[in-house]
Amino acid sequence: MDRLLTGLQPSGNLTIGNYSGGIKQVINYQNNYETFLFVPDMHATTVTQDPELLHKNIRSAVGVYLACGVDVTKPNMHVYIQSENLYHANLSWLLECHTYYGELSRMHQFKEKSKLHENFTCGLFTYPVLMAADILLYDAKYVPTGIDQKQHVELARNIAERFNNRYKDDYFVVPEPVIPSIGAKIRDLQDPTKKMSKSTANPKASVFLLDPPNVIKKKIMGAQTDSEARIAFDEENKPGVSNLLTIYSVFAEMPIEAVVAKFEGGGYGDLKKGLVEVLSEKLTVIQDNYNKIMTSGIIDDALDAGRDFTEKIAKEKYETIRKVVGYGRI
Ligand code: AQP
Repeated sequence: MDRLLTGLQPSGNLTIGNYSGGIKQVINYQNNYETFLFVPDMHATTVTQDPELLHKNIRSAVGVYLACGVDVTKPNMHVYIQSENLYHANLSWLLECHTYYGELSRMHQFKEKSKLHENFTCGLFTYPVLMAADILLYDAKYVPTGIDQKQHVELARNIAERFNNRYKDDYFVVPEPVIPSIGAKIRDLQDPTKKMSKSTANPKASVFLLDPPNVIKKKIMGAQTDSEARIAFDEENKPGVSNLLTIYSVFAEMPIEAVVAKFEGGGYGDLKKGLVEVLSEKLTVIQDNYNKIMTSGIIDDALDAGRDFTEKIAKEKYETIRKVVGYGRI
């Protein structure tokens, strides 16, 4: 079985955007690949985190993965926490020494996020190399992701190819991003030129997977649209309306054309009400599952098994790679 790998930073509560770009794809592919789904807690600390809250968000993220349908009873599903496996950081350093400053300076996410902080950390700059290590440690061939992380997977490809060429063997599998055709960039509800994010400053901008129906209703009914009063899918000229259609398509599992046909000729209010219904129904099921999962022992059992399994693979890979570059004794 080929390997597929992805992770979602526990830097806040997971959003419907994280579901669309990350979790939904894992669920769709989990029967076909050996799946590595991790909690990148080290990535979350590229910006300041409250330690207590970070612990809570890590557990909650795993609860959400499982509540959405990630099946940890499958022998090919491995769920684990990044920081519990020391080889991620070790390989990251080694790969940093094979990555150029100029490459990291070109990363869009770094350019955007560094603007938000007067004093940003070195971790924010080198984060994509840690992400490359996360992927390359496990020889993952496929990396499901939203559009925002595509550039980082491309960097991981470049690092893998450079390493293989420099040391003249196929030491790393060169990974490929897997981007959904619909829902690769769910947009901010208040500013649809931006993507929806979990760490947004505006509480009305993002729908979180654990939002109760009354909150979902308020956020969707207050979402920005336009003054045209015409339902059409046109991401460039009608980003707000197209975003609502996209979210509907992702959660109702309907092609975008069918969603447009369903609401065409009606007002934006009808589309918003329809979306509130679909989202509330889907998220209520996830939340019921989540509440049961959080009080069971399943999370720790899954994480212990995931840690033990992935650590063996990571150790073997790291031991090979460190010798290739000349670290330690012969
Ligand atoms: N708006 C989005 N639409 C579609 N996919 C998205 N993803 C994130 N936002 C959207 C995808 O979710 C996965 C996990 O992302 P992440 O949590 O590791 O980091 P991120 O991309 O930085 O996500 P956020 O929500 O914006 O987090 P913060 O606010 O902490 O920066 C990835 O596959 C990502 O593409």
